[in-house]
Order: sequence, then structure tokens, then C-alpha cells
Amino acid sequence: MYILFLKVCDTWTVHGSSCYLFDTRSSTWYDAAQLCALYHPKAHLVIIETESENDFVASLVGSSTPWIGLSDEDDQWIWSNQRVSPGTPATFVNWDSDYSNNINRNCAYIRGYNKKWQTYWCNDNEMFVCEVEQ
Ligand SMILES: [Ca+2]
Ligand SMILES: [Ca+2]
Repeated sequence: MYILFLKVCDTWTVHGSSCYLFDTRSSTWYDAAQLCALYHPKAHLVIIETESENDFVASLVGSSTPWIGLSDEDDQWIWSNQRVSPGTPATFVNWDSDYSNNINRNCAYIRGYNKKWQTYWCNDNEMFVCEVEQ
């Protein structure tokens, strides 16, 4: 597994103890999660846990607005990781001032231009960011 990790990190961007890929293929949130897992068995949509990691992801995506691994299950925001069920409740969050959590907006994206997060329809097509931890 460590060798696989190194292989991914040859082409992805290393930050701290993770590697990241900004994938510009527009995909639904669910498809994006699957596409991340196809890159590497331990890869998943990015899980942003600190302000430092948030700053890094924002810089990685420029002015884009890609999906992050946060979705709304029963009105609780959960980081999903394909391998951990049911996922991890979000502690660090960075919602924008126009944050909307209506019943149809159950997936989250990051606004690269201001580092803040907003919600959207999970079936919308957006770019996305994958992460694999070392
Ligand atoms: Ca992370
Ligand atoms: Ca919601």
C-alpha cells in the first residue's frame, strides 16, 4: 500500500501527510466520489479538517468551485470516505455568508476564490478534489 501511495504522490500534489488531485472532469458528487476511489484504493473526495488544509485546497483549485467530500445526511454534515461508514461528522467548517442548507442542497463545494464553502444539488456536475492520506 505504501508503494501505491508513493506512486500516486508522484503525480498528485503533496501537502502535509496527504496527496491531492484537482480533477477538472465535471461530475455529480456521487460519481466524483467513485472516480477518486478509482485512482487509488484509499483515495476519497477531499476531507478538509483544518484551516491550513482549507487554504491549501483553495490554492490548488484557483477560482474553481469543486466538490469536497462533505454531504448532508439527516441534517448533519458528514465527511465521507467510501471506506468508513457512516463517515465522520464535520468539526471544522467554513461556510460562506450565503450558506444555504435547504432540503435539496445536500453536497458541499469549496469556492477557490474566497476559500469558503457552499451547498449545492448533489446531481449537479462540478469539478472535484481527491485526497489520499499517507
Ligand atoms: Ca484531509
Ligand atoms: Ca441539506
